[in-house]
Amino acid sequence: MDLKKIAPLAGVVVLSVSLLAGCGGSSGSSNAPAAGGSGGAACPLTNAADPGNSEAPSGVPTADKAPKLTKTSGLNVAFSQNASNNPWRLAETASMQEEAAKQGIKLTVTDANNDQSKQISDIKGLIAQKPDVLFIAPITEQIANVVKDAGAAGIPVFLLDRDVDHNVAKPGQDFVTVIQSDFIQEGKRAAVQMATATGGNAKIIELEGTTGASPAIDRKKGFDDAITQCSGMQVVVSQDGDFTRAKGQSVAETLLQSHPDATAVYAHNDEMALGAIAAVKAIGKVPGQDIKVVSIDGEKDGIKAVAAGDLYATVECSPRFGPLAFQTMTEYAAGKPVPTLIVNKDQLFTKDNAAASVDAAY
Ligand code: GYE
Repeated sequence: MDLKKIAPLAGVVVLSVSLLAGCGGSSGSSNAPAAGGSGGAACPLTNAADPGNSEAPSGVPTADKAPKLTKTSGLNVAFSQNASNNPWRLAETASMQEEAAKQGIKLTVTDANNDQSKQISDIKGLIAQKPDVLFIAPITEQIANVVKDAGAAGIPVFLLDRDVDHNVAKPGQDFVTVIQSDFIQEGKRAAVQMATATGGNAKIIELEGTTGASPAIDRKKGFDDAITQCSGMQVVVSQDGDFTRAKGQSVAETLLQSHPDATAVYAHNDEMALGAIAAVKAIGKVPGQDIKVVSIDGEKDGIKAVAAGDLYATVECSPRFGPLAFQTMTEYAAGKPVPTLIVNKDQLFTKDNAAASVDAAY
């Protein structure tokens, strides 16, 4: 959320430069159907170069008004994880635990079981224990009040991977910073892959992440905005699949039946994409041929599905937060300026690098 406010044009500039490079000199009339061509509407995203990461946000303020961290040894750190129901979450928790162990820091982890009210009560319980630092992976943007409560209790809070509502909890004040990927950019990168997979003609079923979660909001925005450049690409239906394989599968089953003309699925994460792939197979269609699937994350099963041709591409969103999270905490404790938004860099997995990337994946 924050990134687009701070650097509203950065991603757009990167995208349009790549598109110009990749679209063989097509004019600005990208919404117009191709004149007389049999390939359908002109789509500047088709075969465009991957836009890659957005430029580092500029002008990000530093966290000056958040609670200070003066203790530098014997730290007692807590981490409120929102769920442990997919490989991404497990990899994030493991990364935090490994780094804490490496640094000899005590880390208490709570698991909200993908339940917003449980996460709020988890965080209230942690506040009562007065940890020196609190890392939170918020389930949705709506848990901002309890984030603010933690700040008001004098605990430096670092948000990981998802953001909260800044109208309620202010970065650099109620919490120190949020470390995350640029989810709008991920959506744009996915749109380029989808346009290339479908030749710019697609009736798309969109499987959204958990309603109110910042990656669900931004991945939708980035993708939906990008495909407005392509009159042949439409999202015919978009529904919450809660970032899980089981929900992704059941929602895809329903939507494939109610939209038999659908030719593609854009899933906000690999787990839902894998559920959708199972749903496509269950109705006797062939993923990768009849229905093109594109998603985000880069978990092991997702990369394997790319190598197998079931998934066209997955845009990486790394869950390995441990090293950067603890490094940021250490810098904050040392009184160094910490920006209120820290953006991860991610790669892209396609059929060209999938097989070689499986082993290193989580
Ligand atoms: O893509 C998904 C996870 O918040 C960036 O949440 C994270 C997302 C990730 O459950 O798989």
